[in-house]
Amino acid sequence: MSSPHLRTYAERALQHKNPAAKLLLETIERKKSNLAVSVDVASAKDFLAIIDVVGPFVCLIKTHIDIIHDFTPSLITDLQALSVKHDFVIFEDRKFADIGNTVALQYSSGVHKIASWSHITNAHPVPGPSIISGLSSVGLPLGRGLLLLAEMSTKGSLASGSYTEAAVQMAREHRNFVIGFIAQRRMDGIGTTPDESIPDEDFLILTPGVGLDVSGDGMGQQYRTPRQVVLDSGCDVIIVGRGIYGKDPSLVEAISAQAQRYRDDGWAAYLARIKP
Ligand code: 5BU
Repeated sequence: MSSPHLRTYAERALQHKNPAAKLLLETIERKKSNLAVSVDVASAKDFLAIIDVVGPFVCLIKTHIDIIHDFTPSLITDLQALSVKHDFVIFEDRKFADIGNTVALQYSSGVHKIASWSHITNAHPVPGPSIISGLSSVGLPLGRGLLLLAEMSTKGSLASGSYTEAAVQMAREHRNFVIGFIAQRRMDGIGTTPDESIPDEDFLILTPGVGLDVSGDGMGQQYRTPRQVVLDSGCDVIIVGRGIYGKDPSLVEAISAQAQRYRDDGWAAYLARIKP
């Protein structure tokens, strides 16, 4: 079988057994969008307003729920209603990084109860495989999926080389729950296990650090274009934050136009990639 990035999202959706991975691939295909918007704003009102504007153009909304200063449980009800209205998947970018017992509690409990509403979450591989066991004890029965942080978009990131390889190896050993990676390129063929021994391996690659107008943010973030990310590097989903909503969440028309622009670029890059 050909490398996953040369197949259509629809074909890949049929192969995936994890419900969250399946849902994401089906949503991408249905909406013809591989755009995820990262809604990193501090007020609940702005958060919901941006999501309502970009909702029609995205396959996924990425949250940092702990940024919201006026969080109440009703925000989750509102987020879920928007997810149904606009047909998008939810990904809480929690970046868990502790021992299995602690991450299981952080994932299931506390103020945010992430596992109860977020289809996908992510974790640093730094503690070793026990972080996956801890999170899967909560998320697997709920049909959730996990992404491992194999690489980061920041200048000087330590997640590279043998660390990235070890992340891929950990994922291969937990394929029912680990659906892919946060990374800057495809991870197929990386690590010690030869590709051929896992013929149906298909990890989703979700990629932050995407921008069309600037190359950085002055705080270590590095941006590449949707074309570089999807066509040249073979990634599956582009994650865009400030490139879409800038500094002013009230500029509804500008936000809508930017979301369409990134959606169109991401999709054009995908079509160019799968073209025979
Ligand atoms: P930006 O506004 O497009 O720069 O936002 C990028 C988002 O992606 C932001 O929420 C980060 O926390 C997140 N991110 C990232 O930028 N780079 C990474 O390597 C990882 C996450 Br992992």
